[in-house]
Amino acid sequence: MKRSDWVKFIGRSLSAVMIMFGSQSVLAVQPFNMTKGVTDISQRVFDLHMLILYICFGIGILVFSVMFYSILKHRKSKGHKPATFHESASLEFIWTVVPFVILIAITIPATKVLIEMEDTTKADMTIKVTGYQWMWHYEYIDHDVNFYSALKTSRDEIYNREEKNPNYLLEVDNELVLPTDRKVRFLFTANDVIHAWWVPELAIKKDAIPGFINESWTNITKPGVFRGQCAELCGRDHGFMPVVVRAVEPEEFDQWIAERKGKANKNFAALENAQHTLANSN
Ligand SMILES: [Cu+2]
Repeated sequence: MKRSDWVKFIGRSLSAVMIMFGSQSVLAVQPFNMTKGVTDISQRVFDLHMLILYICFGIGILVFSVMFYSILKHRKSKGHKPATFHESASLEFIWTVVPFVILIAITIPATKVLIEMEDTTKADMTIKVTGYQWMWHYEYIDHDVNFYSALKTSRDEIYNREEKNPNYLLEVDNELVLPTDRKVRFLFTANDVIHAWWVPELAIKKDAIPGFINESWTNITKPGVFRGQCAELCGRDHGFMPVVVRAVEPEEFDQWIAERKGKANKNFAALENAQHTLANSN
């Protein structure tokens, strides 16, 4: 690289770091960091991540400063002789106790958030999520509604015969519709191999394992569409089973679920009628 390229490279790297550690509003839009998400938990996970990042950054600065200072200041070419001491009990005590204290200090807020993430009690509704090769199945247990949710992206887009849309491979035929301001409990399982249900903005990433039930919950604070993916390599179409969550106001959700139910009943009635006709004709 030429000198001017180096200057550009360093300039860009520095500005990237400054953006990373910059103001909260910048953090929300820049692509280097994890998302703040749309739930209380996702915000707390983000804050925790930033706190620990700052602590690690501070330790890094401190350790590398001491190291580079020592290397430069006491280099051989300046006539310095290596020290020959070893086994300093107090020094060893300090470098054992200090990291221990730091670790414990980090553990306290981290454990608090973890415990809250696991608390699925007092939920307003429950949804059973089942992973299939290669789609998701959602069952609204309290509402008697269930459906499959599969990739909607066309083959033409996948094979470059058509231009790719902004939600390429992140769009489904049936979105998981959820109400805002409601505690929704999820039960995760799978029907064939291990999948993982991952929606970054909800701060949920849970394995869906055949024969096991994993739990999680969310409480979305604002309406919107939140996209995720299967996060456990599950075979050929692992990259083709996205998750799309549409959060709507509770009233809109009630309306949607009633419509869904009506549609399901109509289909069921039609099926029963067809069976009747078939039975009578025999
Ligand atoms: Cu999968």
